[in-house]
Amino acid sequence: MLWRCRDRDVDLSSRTLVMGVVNVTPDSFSDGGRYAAPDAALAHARRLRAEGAGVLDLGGESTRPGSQPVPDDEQWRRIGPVVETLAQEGDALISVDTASAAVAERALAAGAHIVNDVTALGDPAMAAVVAGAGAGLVLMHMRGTPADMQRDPRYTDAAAEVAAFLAQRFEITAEAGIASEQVAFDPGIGFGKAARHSLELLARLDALVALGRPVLVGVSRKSFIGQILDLPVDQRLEGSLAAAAVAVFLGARIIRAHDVGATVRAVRIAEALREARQTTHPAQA
Ligand code: HH2
Repeated sequence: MLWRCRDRDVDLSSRTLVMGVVNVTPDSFSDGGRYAAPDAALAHARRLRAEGAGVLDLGGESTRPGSQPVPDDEQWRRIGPVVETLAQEGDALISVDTASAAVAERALAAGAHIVNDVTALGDPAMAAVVAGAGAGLVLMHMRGTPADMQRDPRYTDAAAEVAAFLAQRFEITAEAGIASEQVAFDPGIGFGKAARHSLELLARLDALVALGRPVLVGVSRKSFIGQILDLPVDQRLEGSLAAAAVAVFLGARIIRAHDVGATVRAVRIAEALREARQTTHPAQA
């Protein structure tokens, strides 16, 4: 399985891609303010690369529950210097975590490879920007907006509804001239989901895997883990690793994580187990 991200074809057939989170923000839910200065963000990005991140996800806007949108110029003021420096260094695969077509366009012009859009083309100009650059695109499911998404979200069948939504967005990408090889899907863990919905989406990841494109999962430090273990955000590493490993076993090809080194080690075992099952029981894989 290949993921086309401009001039890079990322092979996801056996190795899981770990996407390291670089929040260049004052207010992200788990690490807000730690990497808000460009030098701190760059040092963090390089550290995540050294720990095994295959892609770096740079964001200048928190999407935590209750957050408000950040204007385009401010997003770019935060992430622009980091994108530009990493792109000049040349080796890292760079993703930009933005719902804004204007910010995505500037990042792609500076050398980014992927647009991680948590609104799945909520900005009507986004599809043309991605198509024009031939960029990788993450289509994520969210119910509502970050400001209101955790106010009593309801689903009849969360796995089926999320898969149907993403399949519908996938059709729009095709109409906009985005090749299917550019697209990855994400169930949007914690985005307009109660803990039980996040668990259902992970347990039934096969409904998304069946759509035939790489599935990205972001469980790192999220609140469903905190709720199950009754632990604050800085004590959710083991829970995050367990959930990431299960996601990979069930077919996720990209894991978005804050703790990259530990995540790489956990997913290596999960993908070896997935491979073993495929070899011994091909029908289940
Ligand atoms: N989760 C967050 C942000 N972006 N993108 C994708 N595709 N999938 C996710 O699960 C996802 C995401 C939330 O994590 P974080 O970036 O650490 O927090 P914040 O939004 O507060 O900056």
